[in-house]
Amino acid sequence: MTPAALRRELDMVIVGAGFAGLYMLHKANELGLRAEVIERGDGVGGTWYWNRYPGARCDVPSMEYSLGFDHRLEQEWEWTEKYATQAEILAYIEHVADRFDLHADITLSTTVSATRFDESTNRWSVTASDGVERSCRFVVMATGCLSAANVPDIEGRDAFAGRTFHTGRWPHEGVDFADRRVAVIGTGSSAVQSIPLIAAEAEHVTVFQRTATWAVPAHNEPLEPAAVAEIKADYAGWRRRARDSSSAFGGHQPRRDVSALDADEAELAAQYDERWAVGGLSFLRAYEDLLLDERANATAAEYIRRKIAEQVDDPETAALLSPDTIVGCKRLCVDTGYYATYNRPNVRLIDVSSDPIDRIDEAGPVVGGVVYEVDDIVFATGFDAMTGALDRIAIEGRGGRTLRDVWSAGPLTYLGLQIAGFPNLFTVTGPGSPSVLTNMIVSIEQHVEWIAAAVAALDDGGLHTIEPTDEAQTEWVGYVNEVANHTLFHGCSSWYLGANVPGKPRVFMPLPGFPEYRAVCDQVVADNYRGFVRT
Ligand code: FAD
Ligand code: N01
Repeated sequence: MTPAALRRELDMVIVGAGFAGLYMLHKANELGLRAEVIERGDGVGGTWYWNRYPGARCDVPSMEYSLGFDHRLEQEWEWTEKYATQAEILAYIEHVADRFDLHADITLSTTVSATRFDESTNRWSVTASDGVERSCRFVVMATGCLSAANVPDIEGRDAFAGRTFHTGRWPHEGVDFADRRVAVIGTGSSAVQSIPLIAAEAEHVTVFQRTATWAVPAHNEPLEPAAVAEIKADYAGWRRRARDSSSAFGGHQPRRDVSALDADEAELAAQYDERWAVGGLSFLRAYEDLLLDERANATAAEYIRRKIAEQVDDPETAALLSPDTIVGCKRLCVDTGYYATYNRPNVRLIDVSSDPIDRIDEAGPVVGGVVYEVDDIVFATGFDAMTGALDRIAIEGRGGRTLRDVWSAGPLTYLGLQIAGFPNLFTVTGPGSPSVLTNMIVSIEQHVEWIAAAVAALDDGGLHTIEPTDEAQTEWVGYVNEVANHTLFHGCSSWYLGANVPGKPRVFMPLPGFPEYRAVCDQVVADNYRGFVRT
């Protein structure tokens, strides 16, 4: 029998204290629920607590990469740069936790290892590293889509004599790279942001590139007070335009409903020049078919390759840095000095596309029999995305079925919010929702508000459980695949497809198109929770 001090009866357990967990707690408090957030980290912030590598910033403009649910919050907070630093975003999240008085219901430094549904009581039990057995009606997995670090299992990894780091688990005290020879493995967004700063400090940097990445300039800059005032004068309008745009931001620079295939060379160059000069992810909105038609996409690819050649002095390095893949098929990177860094005498690029890193020995990575001697290795190797954090928890639903088994061939959800057989368990920005294809704060708010409304509706109706039917879930998964099949997202080995983690099933996990998705979620509710069983 567990002693009383180690038992806790709650309405809702929320796993994770990033944007999603904190906003869910706030909504639960508004509903008068007894809710508790459990977070592995020693502080709140999620992504912005863990990813403290040099250069870490958002790539959605700060004024939009922020919570929109509270008018006073968005008016009082002052972002200082177009793209906020990790430190500034973390300070913002801490401010949110203070402002909405959330700390009392957050348990830090505690990992949830298991949760199990008891069909006789309709309650979940939650097992966590603090030894407290929590029992609750609802579990909300706010565990993050990019929170489970992926450190490749390269032979000999642990034999390395120097220091190793993963960008997503960066030491809080920072890392001094002065006089060090550093290997960076990976060339995704984290690498693109960190390599220029590491190279400016270290004696030498060797970058190991398996797939060249596409990057557009950030053109980061301080925010002008007048521009901020203009947005704040119509913040509601900005938020609305963001919600109405397919990736939930940049409504002021919407996608042009024009095909790249109808534009001649001069028009293409002018349009891409204009987007390049502004910088940022809206480059891909220059034409409506850039992610739908390979020939349209090739026009953007050709343009960026030209830009890479202009920035990188050595033609061989420029060629190596020039991808031959579809632009945007993997998440587009946003660059501040990335390409120019390869002009530094202390930076070398090693192509490991056909000849992979064989192993890591005491002195450093070994490729094709050559040992690259380094003092430090930075794994900028990304995450077991979207399902990784959930897979690390033993989740047991009806009939003792585990989520790991149910998802063994790829994630199955209804609306990315719930899973058949797992009543009252919700996922925030789960697979099958727009999630990582959007400004995630907008997606998080939409999910949290949907979940809060679903819980309130249960209570108002004197009901106990909500879960999707198998039929609704199967139909939804089919729909998500169908939508994705109309895009170019299948054309590369991205983490959207789980392709970065050996053995992970290859299934395109997010759903393109935020406004359409949001409309479906609203309609499901209007149809009295169509596709769900409520008891
Ligand atoms: P997270 O912030 O990942 O929080 C999840 C939390 O759950 C973590 O703190 C984790 O420790 C905790 N957790 C997980 N499992 C357990 C467990 N078993 N027990 C206890 N705690 C657990 N998105 C954008 O839209 N725009 C951007 O510009 C952008 N920039 C990014 C930059 C980086 C470097 C990264 C890695 C991601 C970026 N993202 C961006 C995506 C980002 O993850 C989301 O925007 C958002 O911060 C996710 O919030 P969240 O609360 O859903 O998850
Ligand atoms: O991770 P990634 P990330 N040997 O998976 C390589 C968000 N984010 O942390 O492409 C050699 O993109 C791998 O190679 P390949 C954003 O959503 C945003 O950079 O698989 N290389 C790839 O180059 C982003 O998409 C920002 O062939 C290996 C790299 O490691 C997501 O988080 C900043 C390897 C991993 O790239 C993840 O980004 C940071 C191996 N064994 C993150 N294994 C912003 O700018 C992996 N790689 C806002």
